[in-house]
Amino acid sequence: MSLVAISMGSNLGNRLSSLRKAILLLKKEGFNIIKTSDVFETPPFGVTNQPRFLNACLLMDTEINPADLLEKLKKIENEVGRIQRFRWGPREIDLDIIFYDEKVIDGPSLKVPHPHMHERPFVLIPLKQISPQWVHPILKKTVEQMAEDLHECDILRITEL
Ligand code: A4P
Ligand code: MG
Repeated sequence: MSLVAISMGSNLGNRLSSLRKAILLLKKEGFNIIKTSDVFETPPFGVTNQPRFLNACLLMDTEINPADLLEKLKKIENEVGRIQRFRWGPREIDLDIIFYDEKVIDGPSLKVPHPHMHERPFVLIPLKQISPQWVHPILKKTVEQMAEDLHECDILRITEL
């Protein structure tokens, strides 16, 4: 059994209901969700002229390998109603693999840990709630330490997931 951390984001449509729908679909696919963070409203990073995001993270265990997991996440993104637009642009739902056990993967279609996670408050703030001591397998820092290294950022806790 492997432990996985997933980050979720939505900035189009009914953002909260998209996050909650993704959780239901993950359960329906048989994933065992162990913990979920609260939901945070966050300013857009990367492409900044787009609506604010709701972000959350979850921990789950699974028997399936990282490549198959990525496929399942893409399928669930489609079921929630994601329409493909441009990179870093607005989306109904985005499901990213942040950590997969202590694995380091550097493939063309999958990179784990997520290559930008350590610089993103919208990942680290929710992840810190549910897994502060998880150590980044390359940077050798805990989630809590990486969160402390962040600049001040305008992130608002909204509700439970
Ligand atoms: N891919 C590679 N590694 C991974 C991984 N660990 N998890 C590949 C998931 N996917 C991974 O993703 C593009 C491709 O990345 C996938 O096909 C997969 O093979 P995508 O979701 O289709 O496109 P994207 O999300 O536009 O690109 P990318 O690079 O994943 O963007 P990010 O890093 O997800 O950033 N600001 C706030 N506040 N909150 C957000 O949630 N999200 C983004 C998107 C930008 N700014 C944001 C937020
Ligand atoms: Mg993505």
